[in-house]
Amino acid sequence: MEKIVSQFLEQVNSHNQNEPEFMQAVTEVAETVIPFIVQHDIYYGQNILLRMVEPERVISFRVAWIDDKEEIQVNRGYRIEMNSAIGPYKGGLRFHPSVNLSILKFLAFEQIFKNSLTTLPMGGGKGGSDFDPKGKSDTEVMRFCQSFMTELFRHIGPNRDIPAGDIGVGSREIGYLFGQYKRLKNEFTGVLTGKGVSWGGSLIRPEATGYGVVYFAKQMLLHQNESLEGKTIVISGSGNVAQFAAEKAIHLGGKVLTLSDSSGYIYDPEGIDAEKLAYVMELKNVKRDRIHNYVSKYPKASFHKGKTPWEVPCKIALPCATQNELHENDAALLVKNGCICVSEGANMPSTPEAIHLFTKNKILFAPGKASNAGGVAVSGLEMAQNSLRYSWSREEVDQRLQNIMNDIHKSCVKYGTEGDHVNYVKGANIAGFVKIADAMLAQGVV
Ligand code: NDP
Ligand code: 2IT
Repeated sequence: MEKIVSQFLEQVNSHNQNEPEFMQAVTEVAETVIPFIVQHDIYYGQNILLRMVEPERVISFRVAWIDDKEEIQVNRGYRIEMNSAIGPYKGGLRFHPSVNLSILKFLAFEQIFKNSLTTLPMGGGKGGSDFDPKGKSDTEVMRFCQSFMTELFRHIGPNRDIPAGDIGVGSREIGYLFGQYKRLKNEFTGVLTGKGVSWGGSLIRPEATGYGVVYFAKQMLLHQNESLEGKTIVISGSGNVAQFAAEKAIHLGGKVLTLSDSSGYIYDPEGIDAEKLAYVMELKNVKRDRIHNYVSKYPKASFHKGKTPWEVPCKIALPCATQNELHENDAALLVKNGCICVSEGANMPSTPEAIHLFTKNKILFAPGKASNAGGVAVSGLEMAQNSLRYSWSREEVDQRLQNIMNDIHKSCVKYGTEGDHVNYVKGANIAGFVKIADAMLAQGVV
């Protein structure tokens, strides 16, 4: 089996050199899915995984724009249309200076499985730019978004490809992108998700990823007769996902000790409560400031410059910042300090070595493609509401989100149970794979 997997990976690597993040994502899937394929005659010999790692289409384009000093800036824009077997391409846009083909391809690849797990009819895609929104004025961000959409609009559409937010793309950017799309097409359609509620957005979409991460952790704990109540929780990041993971964790009785950004983490030994979290939201979303300022407002907390929060003893860890932010030594520290559950809010935040350590120590570990699927799930619900020209209440969307997260948990248990333990990585990969593979087989060699 190891030989079949390594031959497959060598073949993929030879076509995708210098794409380490993409290969990391493919390797994790290949290691769990190939043994399943080999045992199932309908999938074996069809080269399904080989077809899935090849994007259906990769679009790369120039984004020129004029900054506030009237200097011309040039960035690179991308859209990876990875797989449309079960629905139109769906996935976020990331604006961050680190964005490159490898990162977007890993995200688009994971997105296929994640979207399949939601049970909603969405294929997989991802896009973005190496544009850095940090330190840019509102008008610079608007000009960039308008230029970006001036090329992207011809490739997307409500039945073709529906982008949304990711790192560096929140409600402000979605607004500017939507405005430009509408102007170019002269059409008011649900071409993007994460829209404002007054112009076609869904209630609970901003909260959905973070809430979903905690709902998934709750299900994993419940499966072991455990609960979140009274548990200490360490969270990385302080953006969209981290904020609402913290909100739901507090709501369910957890004690949130940390938040972070790329400069370091804050540790509040008394716990971040709802009032303190409201201050963080104002700091990050309105003032667009740094997390270390938390300490000026709440002096009992401390700021740990250049460090990640995994050194803080906790029962539950929620990595909600970025890929490969939790390494083997961090995992070892978490295990040593008594952590029992890791639910990934970010995409691929734990390195393969860290995951191996979690699995070896039977930590409840949920890979992002399962535990952070709540965001794209509510994007799918936003698309449904747009098609119906109707909007559902907060309670209705939240209930649907909880049902979807519970069903994803059940799928992982179905395909990932190994003796008395659930391997959520294996469960998520196989459950996600089956639906896409069946659709690809039905649609012939395309
Ligand atoms: P935001 O832009 O709102 O926040 C990102 C947070 O992560 C910030 O605190 C940022 O700090 C930190 N961060 C980003 N890059 C790095 C880095 N290289 N090192 C350390 N910290 C970093 O993004 P989101 O909260 O939306 O996204 C966070 C993660 O969740 C990403 O992995 C994303 O792919 C994933 N995700 C997002 C979904 C969504 O709906 N938004 C859905 C599913 C997954 P700083 O300000 O210093 O850069
Ligand atoms: O990684 C993700 O799932 C997202 N950034 C959300 C994608 C979406 O289309 O809502």
